Amino acid sequence: MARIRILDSTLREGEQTPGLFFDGHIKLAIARSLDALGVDIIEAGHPVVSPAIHQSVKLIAKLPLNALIGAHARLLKKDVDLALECGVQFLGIFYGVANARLSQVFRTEFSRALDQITEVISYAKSKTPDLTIRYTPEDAVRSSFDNVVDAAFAAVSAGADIISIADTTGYMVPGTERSMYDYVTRLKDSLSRRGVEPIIAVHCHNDRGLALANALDAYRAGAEIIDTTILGLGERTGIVDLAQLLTCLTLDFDAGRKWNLGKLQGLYTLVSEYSGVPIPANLPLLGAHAFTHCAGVHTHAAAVNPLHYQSIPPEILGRRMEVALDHMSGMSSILWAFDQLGIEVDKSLADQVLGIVKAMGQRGRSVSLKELEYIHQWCQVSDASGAAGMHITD
Ligand code: HCA
Ligand code: CU
Repeated sequence: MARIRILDSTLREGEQTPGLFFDGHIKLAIARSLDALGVDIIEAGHPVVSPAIHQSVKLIAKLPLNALIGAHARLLKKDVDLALECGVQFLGIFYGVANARLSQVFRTEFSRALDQITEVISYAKSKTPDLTIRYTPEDAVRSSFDNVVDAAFAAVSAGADIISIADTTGYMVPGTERSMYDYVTRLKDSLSRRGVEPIIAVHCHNDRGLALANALDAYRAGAEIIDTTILGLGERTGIVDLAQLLTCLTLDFDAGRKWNLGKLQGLYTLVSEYSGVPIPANLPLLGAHAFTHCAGVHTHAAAVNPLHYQSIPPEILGRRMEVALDHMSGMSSILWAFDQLGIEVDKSLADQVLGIVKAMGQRGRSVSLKELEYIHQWCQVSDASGAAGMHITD
C-alpha cells in the first residue's frame, strides 16, 4: 500500500470548533509536539481570518521542524498573498464546484470557476515555484463528479500537486453507493485517463461517526494523505481523530511508517487543557477508561492474560491495563489490585475489602488503588477492634 502521509489540521480545522481559540504560544507548542510525533504536514491556520492567526502561521513556519507547514486559503489572490507572506511551504486552496453552490452562493457558473482555479493556482505557483499546492473541491463527494474531475484537472494543469477529496458533511458510508473507496478509485482512474496523476488526499468529517472508516477506505483505494485533528476537533463533530488513525495504521495496515505513539497522551492533554474540550472517559485509546476492565468475568480473564479482553496493547501508547474497583468487582479484581500494590492479603481480609468496595460502588463510587490502600489499612485497624466494615456497609 502507498506510503501514507498525515496532515494534521488541529490548528486550522480544529480551531473551527465553536468557541475554540489557541493562543499563539500554545499553537507553537502544539506544532512542536505534532512534529515530534512524526506528522508530515501541519496546517497552521487560515491567515485571512485574523491578524493573530496570520502571526502564528508566520511564526510556526519559522520553527525548525521536519513537517511541512501549511496555510489555508480561499480561491482568491488576496488569500494566496497573505498565506505566502507567512513563508509557508504548503498551501491548501479550497473552492466548491457543486452547481448549486456556484449559482446560489458564489453567483457564478462552472466555466468561470474553472478559469478562477487556473488563474489563482498559476498565480500561487509563479510566486513560489517550490510551494506544494493542494486544491480541495469542497464538498467534493456531493458535487457533480464531472465538475470535480474537470476542476481537479484544471488545478493540476495550473500547478497543484495534491487533490483533496473533502467529505465536508460526513456524507460517505462504507459499503454503500457512497463509498469513499469507490470514489477515490474512480477519481484516480478518471484523472489518469486525462493524463494527470496527482497525489490524492482525503478530508473526512465525522457527522455520522464514520470519518475514520471512510479515511481508511480512501487509503485502501490509494489516497496518500489523510487529514486529522487532535481529539477529532473541527466544525460540528469534527474530522478524523489523529490518535485513532495512527494506531489503526500502525496495528492494522502495512503503512510503512512508524509514529511516536507514546507522545499522544501528552499532546491530547495539552490540547484538551487549552481548548476546554474534555477528553471523554470512553475516548478510544486515550480516554481514562480505554484500558480499564470492570465486570468480574472480564477482570478474571484479563488478570490471567489481558489479551482475553484487549485487542490493542496499551503499552504502545505508554499506558497499561487497569481494573475498576466498583460494584462490578469480583475477588479477582481485588487480588489483582493488591498485587499491583505489592500487598499480600489473606482470604478473609480480601472478602472484607471486596464487600466494602462493592458497597461503595453501589453508591456510584469507583475506588482507586490509592483509596484501596486506605481501605486496607482501615480494615486492619478495625479488625483489631472487632468492628470491620460496619460504617461502610451499613
Ligand atoms: C472549511 C471546509 C473544509 C476544507 C477542507 C480543505 C472542508 O472548513 O473551510 O480545504 O481541504 O471540510 O471541506 O474544511
Ligand atoms: Cu473540514
